Amino acid sequence: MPANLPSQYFEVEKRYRMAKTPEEKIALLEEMLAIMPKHKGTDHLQGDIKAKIAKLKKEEQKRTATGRRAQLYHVEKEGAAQVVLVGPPNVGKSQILASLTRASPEVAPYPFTTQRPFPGMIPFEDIQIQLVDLPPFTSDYEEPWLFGLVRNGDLALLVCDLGAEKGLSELERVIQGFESSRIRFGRDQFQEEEFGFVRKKAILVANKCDLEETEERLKKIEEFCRGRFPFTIVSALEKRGLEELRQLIFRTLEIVRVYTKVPGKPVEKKDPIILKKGDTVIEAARSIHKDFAQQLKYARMWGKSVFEGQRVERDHVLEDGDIVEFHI
Ligand SMILES: Nc1nc2c(ncn2[C@@H]2O[C@H](COP(=O)(O)OP(=O)(O)OP(=O)(O)O)[C@@H](O)[C@H]2O)c(=O)[nH]1
Ligand SMILES: [Mg+2]
Repeated sequence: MPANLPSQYFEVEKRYRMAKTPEEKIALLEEMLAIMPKHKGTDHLQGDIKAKIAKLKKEEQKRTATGRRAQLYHVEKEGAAQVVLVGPPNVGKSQILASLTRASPEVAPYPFTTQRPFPGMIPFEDIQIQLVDLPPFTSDYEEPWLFGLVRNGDLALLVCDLGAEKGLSELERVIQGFESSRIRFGRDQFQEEEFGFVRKKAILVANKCDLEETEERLKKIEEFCRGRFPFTIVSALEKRGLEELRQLIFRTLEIVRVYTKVPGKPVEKKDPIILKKGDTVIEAARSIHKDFAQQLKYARMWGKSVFEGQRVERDHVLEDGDIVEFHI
């Protein structure tokens, strides 16, 4: 039976084909459905359109749900760098956050206590470093947003339980689980990097050293870390080894703090510009303002590697603690 569709239908159908947003598409499909004469000859077409509407609505729903989730699980970077806590359940990640910062996350003697990222700030000399507690990782339980947070961070603290016989092997499984998300930790001199993998700076933190620790376990950890990432031993609960951990975090991040000086004025060593290792005078200028970088002629510097007020060019590599005076 012929469908005998009115010309109005074809006009709307044309607009539907040009529509860009799902909302627009849904509205136009509904209009097409309303215009369409209802008889045997249009049964098929009606079914088609209804299926298209259902599919679009479902996609819509999924998208907004993901959007809401993404907001809930997103942690805005603050301070000089973002460090994330990674590890199996119950190893003391939240206790580490509680001991290093003023944040008060939930700490409990059972696994899967932490459900959402929880940030805090570590004060370090004249800067603040953000530390983000994460829910535990298990190899068979994958949350894409969780991997996203780790990928986005500047450094991962890989936490293992020194008090447990299987402490290291559990952490190894977690690290292995990151392979599927193409994230690897630390360095590897022997392995050539495959395409699409990211390398994250990492420190292994062996926690709960107040519990009976065997030499054997520490030796295994040392072997596991050798040539890949540094490791340190702490008791988050008894606040042991935390100063070393703070220092190690700062060193591993390779943060370069640069202080600016106004010509003719004394140096005020505060509010440093935060740069990465290898950054130059031009990057320092750019972090103030991009026009500033363009107009920059040269700089004068005070620091370890130069003599007082030495003139340096735009591509001079800066070191932690350098003082720069820009000339434009
Ligand atoms: N003895 C000892 N116990 C610790 C230490 N750090 C944490 N704990 C205990 O270990 C348990 C788990 O600590 P959490 O900080 O909640 O562990 P978590 O890794 O955040 O656990 P999830 O959120 O489930 O992944 C708690 O009972 C803590 O009191 C430590 O240094 N020594
Ligand atoms: Mg926790």
